[in-house]
Order: sequence, then C-alpha cells, then structure tokens
Amino acid sequence: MKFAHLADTHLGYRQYGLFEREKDFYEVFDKVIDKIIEEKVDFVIHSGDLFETARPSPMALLTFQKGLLKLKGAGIPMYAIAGNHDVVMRKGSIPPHVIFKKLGLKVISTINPTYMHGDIFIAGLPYYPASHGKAMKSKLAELSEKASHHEKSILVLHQGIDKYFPMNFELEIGEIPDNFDYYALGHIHKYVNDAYGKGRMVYPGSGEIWKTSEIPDYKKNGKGFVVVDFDGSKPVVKRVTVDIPREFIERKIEYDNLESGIASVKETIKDFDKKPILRLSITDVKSDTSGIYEIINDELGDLALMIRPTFKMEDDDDLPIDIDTENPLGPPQLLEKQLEEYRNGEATTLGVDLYHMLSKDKIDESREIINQYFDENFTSSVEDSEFEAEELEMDQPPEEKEDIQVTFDKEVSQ
Ligand SMILES: [Mn+2]
Repeated sequence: MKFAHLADTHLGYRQYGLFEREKDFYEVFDKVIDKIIEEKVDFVIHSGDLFETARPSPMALLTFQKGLLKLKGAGIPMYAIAGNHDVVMRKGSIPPHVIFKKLGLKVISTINPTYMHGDIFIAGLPYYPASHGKAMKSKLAELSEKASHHEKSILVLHQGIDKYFPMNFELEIGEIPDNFDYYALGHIHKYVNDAYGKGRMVYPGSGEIWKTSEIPDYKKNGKGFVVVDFDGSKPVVKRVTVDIPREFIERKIEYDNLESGIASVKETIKDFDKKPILRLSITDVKSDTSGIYEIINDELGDLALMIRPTFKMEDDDDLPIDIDTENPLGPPQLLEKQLEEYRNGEATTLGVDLYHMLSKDKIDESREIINQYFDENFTSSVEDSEFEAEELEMDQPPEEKEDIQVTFDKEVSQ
C-alpha cells in the first residue's frame, strides 16, 4: 500500500495582489495531482490549508474539483482535514471541503475523525488553536486508543509542534500519541521528515512559496509532496518535488556598482519562461532612492513580474546612540530609534521603508509593502481570533451527521 501526503496548497492565495501569482498556485497544484497519479498511489492525504480561506473563490474551488476528479478517474481517493486557513469555526460554519463529499472527498472532521482504508486506520482532527489545547489532547487520547486496535495507523493533523516551530505552536512533541506508524502533518510550510512513534512524522511543506521566508527551505528541499510506502515494518518516505512556475531572485547590489549589478540580474533573468519576482537589496545608498527606482524599473521592469527593492543608506550602520545637538539625527534615524521600543526588526524596517517611499510619493509601492507585511505577520492570528470557545465541535452542520456516518460505515466494512 502506497499513499501520497501533501498539505498547505493554499488555493486562491493572490500573493502581492497579483492574479499571476494566484494562477501559479493553481498550476503547481495541477502538476502535483499529475505526479501523484504517475506515482500510482492507493490514496492521498491532504493535511489542511487546502484553500487560502474558508470562502474560496469559484476558481479555487474549480481547480480543486478538477484535481479531485482526475484522482477519482485514476481510482485514487483523497482524505482531508481543514487547516487554520480553510475553516472558520463559528457555530454552524462548515469547511469548503464539505462541498466535495459527493465527489468522493473523505473529510476527516471532529464528528467523523476516523476511516479505514483497507486495513489501514486513518485518524485525524481539523486545526485546533492553542486555546483549545485541552479539548485537542482529549481527542488525541481517544484516537490513540482506537489506533491501538489496528496493525497500521496514520494520524492526520494541522498543527505547529514546538520541536519544529518554536515561535508559535499548539502542541509539544511529547503530547502527541506515540502509537501511530505515520504522522501526516500540515501547517509548517517547510519540509520536515523525522522519526516519531512507530515510524515517521512528516510535514511535506507548502505547495508554492507562500511567504518569502520559505525561500531557503525551497532552495534546499524544493516544493512538493511525499509518497509513503506502507508495506514494510516501517514506513518509507520518498520526497517528490514539483517545479514551481516562477523563480524568486534575491540579490544584494552595492550602490557604487549599481549598473553592473543590474546588468548581472538582467543577464540571469532575460531568458526565463515566466517573469520572476525580484527582491533587490541596494546597499550603501548615497543618493535619493527615487532615481534608483527609475533605473531599476527602466532596466528590469519588463523582465520581472514584480520588483521589490529595499534600500540601506550609506550611514545606516553607525547610528549615534544619543541625540547629539552638534550632529542631529536625520528623520529616518529618529524614526528607527523611536520604533526600536517595539523590539520588532521587521516592523522597524517597514516603518523606515515607508518613510523613504512616502517621502517620494510612492503610494502604490507603500501600499504593497504594507499588504505584504500584513500577509506575512498577521494572517493566521486574524483567523485565530474568529474562534469562539464553545463552537469548536461545529465543523459539520448537524444535518450532515447522518450522511457522514453512512460514508464511515461503508468505509469500515471494506
Ligand atoms: Mn498553511
């Protein structure tokens, strides 16, 4: 028995507000489905954040439907949980996954947390925020007890674990039951493949570069999914990578070598099939930034989907510690000093970048970096705040119960 495990496909995400980026996420999903079929697996597990939001656009829904039907045509069923992005747990709310049950999607939910695929026991839970840790742990104990009656078992979760995600986690590694053979996880957008319990614990990572902080992991592990051979005494995990449609190019250019730096970037990207996203960091800047913007745009504008330059002024490194009346600080430095109290380097950078951009009336660029900052830092906490304590169990409407139960019984009897 072989299965594919993927997660965090975030269908419908429009990075930088660009439709091209939304289409990139769809394109990579199509490729993943084709590769899964090539791998001749018996089933697929999706560990959450299938969609970017709990209210996906028709195009996001259609992309998933196309993939699901392709798998169905190849005789490959999919099991899926909701992640923090694709469910809003208000009373009566349901994840978009439910739409696809009639097309064969096996939704793993709090009401219907277990399935049998042949003799493999598949159990899972949708995303639980840290505030609901107690409820989650008691559910995990129940699933662990059930798994103990089966030879082979898989646990599907969409959570951060302290060992891999120390900044923001809901579970400590020791709190996860250790009697499963495979842990099909989602939520962390980087590739993790570790020993745990009776077998392996895997985060396949996200399908595309959702945050630029994922670029180092992308360079190391690529983007894609895993295929798990479940026949031996231990699961054997194979990484399958999928080319993402366009590259992110990061370059540091010294102001004194601006021309040759830009020429070198131009040389790198001139033959790319799809326009890349350029992240240029211009250092030791000795002039006003609007002139540099113009040069960059003139030279590279037609070759890139988007150019995101940042500027480091020549004297940024040696800030005076106290305000010296002989040599007063300039406005950017004063701003930076003021922002230091928040102890948040990214917020300080944003503030200073905004100062430089708005001084030059770069309104659109300013709006863009604000949106980007918001996307990268607040998206998941905004979703979390929509959670209400007593509503946790409601990820399926009551009238769905009977229907789910029928599917469940049918699966068990197979
Ligand atoms: Mn995600």
